[in-house]
Amino acid sequence: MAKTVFITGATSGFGKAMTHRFSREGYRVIITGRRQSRLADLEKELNAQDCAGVKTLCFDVLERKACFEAVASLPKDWQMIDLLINNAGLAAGRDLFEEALLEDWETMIDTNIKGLLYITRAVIPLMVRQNRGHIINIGSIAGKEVYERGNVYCATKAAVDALSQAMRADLLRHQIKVTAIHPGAAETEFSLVRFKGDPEKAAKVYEGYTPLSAEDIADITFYTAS
Ligand code: NDP
Ligand code: 8X3
Repeated sequence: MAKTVFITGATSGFGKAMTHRFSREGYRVIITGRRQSRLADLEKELNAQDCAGVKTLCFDVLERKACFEAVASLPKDWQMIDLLINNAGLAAGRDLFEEALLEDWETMIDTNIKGLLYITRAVIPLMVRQNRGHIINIGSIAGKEVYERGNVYCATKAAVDALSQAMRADLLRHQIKVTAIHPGAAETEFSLVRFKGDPEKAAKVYEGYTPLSAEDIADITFYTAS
């Protein structure tokens, strides 16, 4: 039986590259995001490539009820989740501490911390039932090294690091492995989202050096899982 991976934030960047990689490696993929049309396109593409199986779940990780309902909606034969990749996340704004918008701070905390917690809590019972599983949380170098104007984004990724250690300590008794991956800067839609759709500001982030690619992160994630 093919293994099953549940990937949050599969409509773009790391999550999309991971979806392609794990699917190519024979996994069944459960893919999530808010953009239904992108999920549908991805599903079509994977089916055309003869993948082991694909299931799409369209919801917002900010909504606690939607997270639990989405996981609960999985048919029985999709509930054997071998691997959960908590990837959905974002930065909103890059402003000085005293000037940043409180709404941006709330969006990052709600998405990167609370969203990750909701999904994890919804999936854990399925893994406990199997007495095995693996959770990979996507943190960031930003959670290890705080930079100017990174404030709350960095703090949310430091929280992902702490929560990964907390999960590891508590879930060991259920044979559930927990890994955190902390990528450096990679060129995806991340900066476009951070700068609220401003392509010039987004492009500037990657000037003067070669950033990582989404495929690099998919590669290290697959290596970690395998
Ligand atoms: P992208 O913006 O390309 O992708 C982000 C993904 O997260 C999208 O699929 C998006 O889907 C999903 N997402 C965001 N908010 C929500 C939400 N509220 N509900 C559901 N899904 C959501 O960025 P990356 O691929 O670069 O980022 C992926 C992860 O990697 C993030 O956690 C980011 O913090 C982290 N990271 C990124 C780095 C980088 O330099 N790019 C470096 C280190 C870590 P949709 O919009 O369809 O909902
Ligand atoms: C994204 C990487 O360095 O732009 O997590 O914060 S960085």
